[in-house]
Amino acid sequence: GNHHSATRDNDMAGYDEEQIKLMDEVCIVLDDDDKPIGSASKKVCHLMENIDRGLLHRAFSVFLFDSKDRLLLQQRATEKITFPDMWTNTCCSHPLGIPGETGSDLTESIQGVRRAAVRKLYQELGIKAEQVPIDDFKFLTRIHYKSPSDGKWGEHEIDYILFIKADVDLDVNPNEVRDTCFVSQDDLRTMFQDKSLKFTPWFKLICESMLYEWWDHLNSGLDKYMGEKEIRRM
Ligand code: DMA
Ligand code: MN
Repeated sequence: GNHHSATRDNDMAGYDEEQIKLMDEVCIVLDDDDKPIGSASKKVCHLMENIDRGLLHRAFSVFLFDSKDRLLLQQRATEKITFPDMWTNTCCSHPLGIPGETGSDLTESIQGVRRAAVRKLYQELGIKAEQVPIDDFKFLTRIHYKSPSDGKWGEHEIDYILFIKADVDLDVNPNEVRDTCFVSQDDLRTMFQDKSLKFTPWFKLICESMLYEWWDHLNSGLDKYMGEKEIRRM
C-alpha cells in the first residue's frame, strides 16, 4: 500500500532504529514569511533534494542558562541522522503539526514552539516540565537559514530562538545526547578555539551574530531584544 513510513525505507538502512522512527514526525511546512502552508515528515523536510527545491520548515532553538548565567550545551549523539557528534545549544527540534504546537500568527506560533521546547527538553535531557515553566521561555527572534549536513541530509528552517533561565536536573537520553556541559562566555570562546570540537552550523551562526550580546543582557535589558517581528535571514 501507500502507507509511507521512514521505518520501512531502504534509504534509511544503517541508521539507528529510534532515530529512524522519529523521522516519521510531522513537521510544519512554511512559506518564506513563516506562514504554515502544509506539513511533511521530518524525513522529507531534511532531505537535501527537497531543500534544494525550497522546502522550508519550522524549528526552535533553546538556550538554557543556570543561575550563574552559564549556558547548557549538548553534544549530539552519534545516533543522530543529521549533525551527529556536534556540540550545540541546549536543545533544538521542531514544533509538530499537532494541535497546540502549530500556529499561524506569531503569538500562537510562539506558544507552539514553547510547548514543543518543554516536550523535547524532557525527551532529550530529562528536564521535568515543572523546572521549565512555559511562560519563562523568552522569545527573541526568528532565524531563516539553510545548511547541508552530509550531502544527503540538511536543514532549511525558520528557527525560533528561546532563552530560559532555570536551574535544572538532567537525566540525559543517550540516544539523543552524547555529552553536556555548562559554559561561561569565556569557556565557550575557548571551546571554539579547539579544532577537535565540531559545532552545528546554526549554533555557529547564532554565536557569530547575537548570542554574546543577548547573553550580556540576560538579567537586565533583554526586553529590548525580545519579540522581534522581523525574520533574520542568514
Ligand atoms: C532541529 O534540531 C532544529 C534545529 C534548530 C536545527 P534536531 O536535529 O536536534 O531535531 P530533533 O532533536 O527533533 O532530531
Ligand atoms: Mn529541522
